[in-house]
Amino acid sequence: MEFSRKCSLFAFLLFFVLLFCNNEVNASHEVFRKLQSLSTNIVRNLFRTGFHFQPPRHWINDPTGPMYYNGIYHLFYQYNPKGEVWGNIVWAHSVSVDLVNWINLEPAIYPSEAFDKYGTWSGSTTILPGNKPVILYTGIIDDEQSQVQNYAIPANLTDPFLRKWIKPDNNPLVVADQSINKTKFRDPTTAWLGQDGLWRMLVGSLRGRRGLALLYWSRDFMKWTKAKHPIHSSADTGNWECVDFFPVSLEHTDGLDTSSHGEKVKHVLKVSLDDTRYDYYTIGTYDTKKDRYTPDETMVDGWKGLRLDYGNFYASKTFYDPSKNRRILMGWANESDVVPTDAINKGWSGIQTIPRRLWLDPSGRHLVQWPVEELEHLRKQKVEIRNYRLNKGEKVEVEGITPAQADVEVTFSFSSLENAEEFDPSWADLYAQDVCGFRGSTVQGGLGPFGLLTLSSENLEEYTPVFFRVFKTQDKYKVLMCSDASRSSVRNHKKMYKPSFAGYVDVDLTNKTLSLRSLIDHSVVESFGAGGKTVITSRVYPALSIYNDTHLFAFNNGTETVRIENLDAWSMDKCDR
Ligand code: DQQ
Repeated sequence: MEFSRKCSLFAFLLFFVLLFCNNEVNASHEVFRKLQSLSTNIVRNLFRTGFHFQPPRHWINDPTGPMYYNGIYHLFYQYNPKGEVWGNIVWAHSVSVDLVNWINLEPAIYPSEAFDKYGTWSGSTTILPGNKPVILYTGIIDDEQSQVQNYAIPANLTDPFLRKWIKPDNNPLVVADQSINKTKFRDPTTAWLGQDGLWRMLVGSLRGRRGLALLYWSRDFMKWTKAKHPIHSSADTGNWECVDFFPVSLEHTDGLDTSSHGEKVKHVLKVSLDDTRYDYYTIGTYDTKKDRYTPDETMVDGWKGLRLDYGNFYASKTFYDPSKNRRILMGWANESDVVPTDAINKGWSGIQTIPRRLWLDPSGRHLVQWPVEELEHLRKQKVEIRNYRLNKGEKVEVEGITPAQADVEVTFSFSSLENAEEFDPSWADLYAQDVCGFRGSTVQGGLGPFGLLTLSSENLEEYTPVFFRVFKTQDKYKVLMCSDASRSSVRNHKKMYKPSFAGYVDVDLTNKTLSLRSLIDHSVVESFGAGGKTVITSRVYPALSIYNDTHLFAFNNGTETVRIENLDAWSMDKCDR
């Protein structure tokens, strides 16, 4: 069979594997009844992260309603207080002054009333005039998982941590009308105020196979009316969860309040696709008169669109931080060891990614993300490599830090693009992940593969490479970034998900450099390509490369020599949480 046909067959098979086999525990709202009370309460440290957010034990999923209020950051998240698999979901609550160290509080919202007795699912926060925060969340009202939209308010605004939240009696605020599938009607967005004085919020839904962002209006935040049409919808995308809709500036990288609008403002619509379990976004124009959002012509409005993160990343949410004029993104990095017993054996499941600042790239074609600057306070011991040549097949070890818990920034340079390998036109229809699957870190290329071998054992029995390959396509170059978990663990666990995650990087190669930053934290590698133009998070479970037996290398497997211009690596301290 010719190579391109093999690739198509491979892609086809991969599609079905992803669709039907991945994430048994993560992918649905199935309640694993028998597993809910099996909690051992023993938390195993192996694979627990050092500087990512995770609670002391048990299951977590979506970050819900992150906000900044009177000097404190609040993170709410979906949490099972009784077990390590999804179920019994409450809004757990942690607070922070720096988005890095956290204090765990009692859950803010938990099922108790007729309007949320069967579950308190995701939602958002909005700060109302008079500096009054309000939570909008989805309540589950029966065993069929029928959904309504509720609100909650702080019991005491003078408590700096806003520990206690009240669910007023006039809930639910919004119920599904006849036209709506009431089991696919959830995750209200942060509301925004139009110039006409009306509040707007979106609720994710589905009609047939068409994903929808339903629009609701309100003058007083209490009485909501459904608009005649969704703000946007897209054919064949399946159910939309955790919709996020926010403005970004065309002029600067500062964040904007959710109600901002104007000529120099674009809008971003992010949807979490239930079928694929990835977060996709488009950049476009919000017509405030017609209350319609239209993605720019260059955008792909579906499964092949831009992703906030091409790896283990789902149900993300942004918020505007007025204290530093920035928009912050947080996402759930779900596990890849997907059988329930894995989670039960660990005593926990799920982490949140490092909060990232996010803005519009000057090209207007995509967003850019970068870990919040506060993370740098956890940097300890530092090592550097300067001006180091990596010929074909060479690697260099980064020694003198803790490679299992580290922050690494590296810039590679090369003197020519001549040797970039040809991009087979038949690959254009594949996902980047498929291309990484057969053009991995060990397949010799022209310019690349080069990058980092993270969480590596001494003799490379296992490692998670994060790397670039540069391809030639007609008159252009195409940069592939991979974070490949396929060799991440010698553990031969049939159900472990070891994907070769990848995305393309929209980067100008005129100055012949490519940069990479990886946050390595025991069972997670969170990487930012070309200053954050493409981001990939991999969850991995090494068997040999753990704690002090972990190594970190920079490598080059391309025929073209590359140079490490600068490599700075730090051991990372633990955060409080
Ligand atoms: N998780 C929540 C839902 C949301 C889904 C339930 C996304 O509200 O749609 O835990 O992961």
